[in-house]
Parts: sequence; structure tokens; C-alpha cells
Amino acid sequence: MNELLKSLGISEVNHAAHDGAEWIETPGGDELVSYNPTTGEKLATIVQANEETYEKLLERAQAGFAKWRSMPAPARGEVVRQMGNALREHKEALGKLVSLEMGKIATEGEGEVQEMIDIADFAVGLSRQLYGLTMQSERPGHRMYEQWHPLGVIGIVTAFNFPVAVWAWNSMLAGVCGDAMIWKPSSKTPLCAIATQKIIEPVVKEHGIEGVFSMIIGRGSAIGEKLISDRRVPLISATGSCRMGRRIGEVVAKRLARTLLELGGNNGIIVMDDADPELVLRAVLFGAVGTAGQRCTSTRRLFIHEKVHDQIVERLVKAYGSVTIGDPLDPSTLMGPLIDDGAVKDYQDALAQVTEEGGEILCGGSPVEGPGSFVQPTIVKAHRDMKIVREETFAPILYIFQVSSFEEALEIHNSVDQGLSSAVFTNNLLTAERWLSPAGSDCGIANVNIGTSGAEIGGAFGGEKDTGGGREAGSDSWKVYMRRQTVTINYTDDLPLAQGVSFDID
Ligand code: UN1
Repeated sequence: MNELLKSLGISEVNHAAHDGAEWIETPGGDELVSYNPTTGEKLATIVQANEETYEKLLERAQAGFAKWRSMPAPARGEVVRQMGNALREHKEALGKLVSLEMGKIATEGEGEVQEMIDIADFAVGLSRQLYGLTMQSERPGHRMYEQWHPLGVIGIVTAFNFPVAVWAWNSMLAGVCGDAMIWKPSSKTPLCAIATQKIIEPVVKEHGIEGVFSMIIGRGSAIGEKLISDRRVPLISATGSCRMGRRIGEVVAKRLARTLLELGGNNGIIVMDDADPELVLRAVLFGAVGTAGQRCTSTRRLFIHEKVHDQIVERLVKAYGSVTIGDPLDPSTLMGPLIDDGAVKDYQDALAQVTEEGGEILCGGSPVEGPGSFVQPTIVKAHRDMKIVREETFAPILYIFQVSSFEEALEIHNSVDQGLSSAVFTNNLLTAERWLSPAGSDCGIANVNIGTSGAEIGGAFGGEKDTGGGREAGSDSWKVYMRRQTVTINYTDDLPLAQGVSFDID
């Protein structure tokens, strides 16, 4: 067995449910195999959880929550601080596992673990804040304020493309907020989740907080559906496709609980004629080719001003020609494989539609022969009537549009259903401010002279329209993990009513 897997506590056959401190077995559970997308080889097997295991885990989570919510928030912050330290110790190994199982290159794998460490640090500071407001009462001798309380046992559903960081965004914040959580990772990257649980296990054990940081691997149709429809779970935070988000939104809304949805993007960059071409090239390359186009923030559409169009396209095509494709753990590789052969098929289907709809493939366009789920990074000369450009294909396909003005670019940019990340490249202050004005970008993230991907954790992360409206990570995203309580205290011996209402017996 692979030494890296062993060093992270992964066996040939693994259990699928963990309460933070120990595994819960599922005798006779269906097997799930994790494959290496670089070689197609099997990495390890997981005996998946069933509904009975889910029930056990949920009971433990409820018991865990009952204790955890009463611990002072800074004490919870101390637990999260130690988790951050445990992640620091395992940064290289966990980063490598992300590369091995998911396929992103080593520097991005380690970057993902750094993102976990960063949000842990952020959450530790937050654990001494979680501020509420005080407000002025209209009644004499009354004090009003609001306080924030833990919400309960929450569900965290994550996608394969950020198999560990998105868990950390949610769990580090939910942790200091006093929630217990059940993590359902993607079935495409179960080993990353198992390794993460093993890394935090010693911290959990030392503090005796079983049932707080739990994880369960199982089919979406069984475990996922059970989790989202469970009335004992007041919040479902989910990252994934718009299709998945719609289903979760429906089910959770029906029981009047909360969702935090971070769904598909169709991120665009507008390049004006006064932009710095060097910055544009680097940003587009990282945004469109990085993570093999499998970030929800990946750059998928590029709007280039006609005055610089040909020159930028020529340089981009040339740069695409020198992208090294291969083993993500080889330091000279710039682009690893897609997650699996299903993703390769989606790439091929999208390109077939490109041709059908009159788009022109300028470079790339085919899967790479041989083992593993590799494809060529692809540039397409597109036009606005193509339907495929309105969809998010999780692959390195970049659609280029030639535009004659900022207004034209903005109009096409905002015309899609998704609204996650966006950018303009310009050295003109007026253009930049128009882009950021209420009539500018309609996305949750709007950048100037920075690409669409690679956001820092300090800002709120998420998007509008079909991206789902949720916000994770920094700023005041923590509020979704808590319940707000408005408190009014009367310190007089009278009972005045608000709005001047009188209601007395003579
Ligand atoms: C995602 O693809 O779901 O901004 C998250 C970025 C990363 C997070 C992406 N920090 O690209």
C-alpha cells in the first residue's frame, strides 16, 4: 500500500463514519473504491455507511452539541487553534493526498491545506468576538441587546474539487460558534476526508468532544437525502452543482430550515485595451488552467476588447502550448488530470456542442491518450448565441469573446444564470469603478486586475443568482451558523408597553 496513505492512517479497507474521536462500523455496508485519477489505479476501499450508522452518528452529535454549546467560545477557539496546529504538522502529507486522490498539482494541494490553517486562525480570533449589537429601548428602565447562540447539529456537504478546505471553512467557524457538525464529503474524494478526521482525532480526544466534528461517507441517495431532510439538522451548508443545490434547497426549505449554498460559477474576465497584458496572461492561465478548470471560481469566459484581442489570444494560445500536463505530484507539472472519466466525457460533450454551435477550437480540444483522466487545456473562439457558454463544465475550457466596449462585455458577462466570481483588467479608474458600481458585475466576488480564482479566506465567499446566495469563510459569514436572540430586560417595577399601548384592568 502507498506509504503516504499509511502515514495518514488510511488502510486497504476503511470505515466510513467517525465521530471525531472514533470510527463507527457499518457491518455489510456497500463498498466504495477511491481511484487515483492520474493512473486509474485503486487507492483504497471504504465500507460505506448506511442509515443505521447515520442514526448512531446523529445521536452522538446531539449529545456532543449539548456539551459543546455550553463551553465558552474562546475555549472552543482553543480547540480549533490546536486543530490548526495539527494541520500545520500534516500540511505536506495532506496536500499530497489531495493531489493523489483529486488530481490538483502539489502546490495547489498544499495551498488548500494552507487555506484550512488560515480559516482556523481566523476562527480562533472570532471565538473572542461573535459580537451582537445593543440598541436603545423606547421604554424607560429597559435594556435591549442581541446575542448569538449556537444553532445545533449542522450538515456540511462538500465537493471533490476542494476536498478538505471547504470542510474547514465551515467546520472551523461552526466549531467556534458552538455547533456540532456532520460532514458528508464527496464520494469521489473519501480518503481526503478520512485523513482529515485522523489528523484532528488527537485534539478531539484530548478535549473529550466526541460527536462535534463528525464525518460520514455514503451514497447521496441514502445518507445525503437523510441528512438534508432531517428535522434535527437546522442548517445544511452545501457546495456543488446548481442541480444538487436546487434539490437541497427544495428539501430544506420544505422543513423551513436554513441552507448555505455555494453552487456553480461561470466566471468571466473582461480585458480592456488599457489592461496590462502580462497580468492578464498570468491571471487567465491560473484561472482557466489551474486545478484543470475544476474550481467553482475557474475562469470560463474571457471578454477581450477588439483593440487587443488578436494579440492577447495569440499569446494565450502560445502559453497553452507550453502547459505541462502530467502527474500532479511532479513539480514540473502545471495541470493534472480531471477527477474521473465521467469528467472527461463532460469535456468531450461540451466541445462537441461547441462545434455544433459554430464555436472554433483554437487549441487543445482532445483527451490525452493513455492512462488517467487527462485532457488538453482548450481555448474556444465563442459567440454570444452559443448555449454551451452559459453552462459550467468542470474542465479546462475557456470561451473567448471579442467585444468592442466595456458595456458590451458587461452585458454579456451578466447575462448568464450563475454569479460567483468576476474580474476586469484595466488601468482606467473610471472603468474599474463602473465595474464595481451597482450597475456593474452582478457576482458575489468582483475583482480588478486579479483573476477570478484564488480568493483569500478573509472575505465572504459565495455568489448570487443560481450560485445560491450563500457566504462562507470570512467577514460576517459566521452568523449563518448561529441563532440570533433579541433580549429586552426591564429593571423597573413598572410594565410599560411598547408603541404606547395601554392594557390595564381598572
Ligand atoms: C471552490 O472551488 O469551491 O477562490 C472553492 C478559490 C479558492 C476556493 C475555491 N480559494 O479559488
